[in-house]
Amino acid sequence: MHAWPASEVPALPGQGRDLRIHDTATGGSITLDPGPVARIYVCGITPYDATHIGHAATYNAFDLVQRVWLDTKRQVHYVQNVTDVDDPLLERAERDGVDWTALAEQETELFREDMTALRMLPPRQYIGAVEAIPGIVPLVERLRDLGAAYELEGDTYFSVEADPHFGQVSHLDAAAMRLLSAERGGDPDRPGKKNPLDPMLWSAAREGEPSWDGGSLGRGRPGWHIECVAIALDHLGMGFDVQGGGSDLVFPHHEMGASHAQVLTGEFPMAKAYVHAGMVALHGEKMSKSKGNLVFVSRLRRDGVDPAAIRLALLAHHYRADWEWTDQVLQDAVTRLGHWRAAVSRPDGPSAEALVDEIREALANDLDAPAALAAVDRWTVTQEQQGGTDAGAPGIVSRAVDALLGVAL
Ligand code: 5CA
Ligand code: ZN
Repeated sequence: MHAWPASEVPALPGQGRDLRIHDTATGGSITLDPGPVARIYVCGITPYDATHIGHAATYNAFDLVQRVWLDTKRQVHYVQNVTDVDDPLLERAERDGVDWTALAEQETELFREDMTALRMLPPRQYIGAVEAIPGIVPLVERLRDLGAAYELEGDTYFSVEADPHFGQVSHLDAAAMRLLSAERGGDPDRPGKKNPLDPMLWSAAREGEPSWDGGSLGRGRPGWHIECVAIALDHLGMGFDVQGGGSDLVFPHHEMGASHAQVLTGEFPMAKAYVHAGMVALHGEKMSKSKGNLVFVSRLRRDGVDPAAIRLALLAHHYRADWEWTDQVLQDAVTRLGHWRAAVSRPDGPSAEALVDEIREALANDLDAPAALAAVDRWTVTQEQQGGTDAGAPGIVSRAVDALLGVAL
């Protein structure tokens, strides 16, 4: 699939900082030391509805990861998937009487437009589940040949007991895993499974559903976790720097993915850091396509909201926090954007050198975007109250805010 166009990232004076980030698997902060090409995989959308603010907040977090790395003069190899065949997508298409491929294409295109408007840097590879099927089938066959997968009424399941590291991403107990599995696409109550948690690797063709050639697995379609593993290993290989997504992906998705990869390669972990963004809520409940309590990025744009203000609203919250979207959050962002734009359009101001350092330090410290915004706020207040004589400063502030925060002033 094609991704979306990249906005330019201005180069900044001085030295970028290495990223320290919270890793769910170890429960602590780690300083990443990527090579000249940092590698990141971020789980993409299931395209059955438009991009909402929760999605945007999660992609904003991983956009900051890229920007911190680019500022250290590294290249970034970023891969993202699109789950363009899965139960919720097929169910929505059926409910609305539309073709599932048309629905997926339409919502993916809208996502691209939203990401472009929000200045999210695109992945180098943007890969749909359907186009990944030829790479998924041999992985499932290999898991089966290794004794880590078994057949149940034509479907193929992964056996979690085949992985000695199982549980090392989420550290949840069996009861909690079982509850989350039922909530998030698993089928713990299906009779005949070796372990209730075992996830589907390949689902046999069902009447009225799309299916593909699965070689020795028979016709069918891929399971969700193996999709991301196949795409990540194909393009990034084992031991890449960051796997990212919202905190609702910790279990089962990232746990199962780590497990599949561990059994396939004998290596652990698949990603050096498992990084998870908090959940954005609306009216007290997690914003979710299945509940329908959504604020769409495209709707806000259509209503004339500046995408830079949406981006500032996201940045005003620490990526690991759960937070609530309100009209006030957006209003505060619009006000801040106005102050910042006025500040960088003045002919001079206080030196921006210390500010650039502060933004870098804030982001390197587990992506503390709210601290970065506070530093820019302080510079604008000093400029307003005390003025300044540095004619280059407003330009540097504008470039730093663009390069490090993705906000065009
Ligand atoms: N296609 C899979 C990942 S392979 C998927 O989870 N798709 S999704 O469309 O449901 O979500 C896309 C991303 O947005 C995921 O990283 C998910 O964790 C994140 N996300 C979903 N809802 C929210 C929310 N309310 N707040 C923050 N992030 C969210
Ligand atoms: Zn995924």
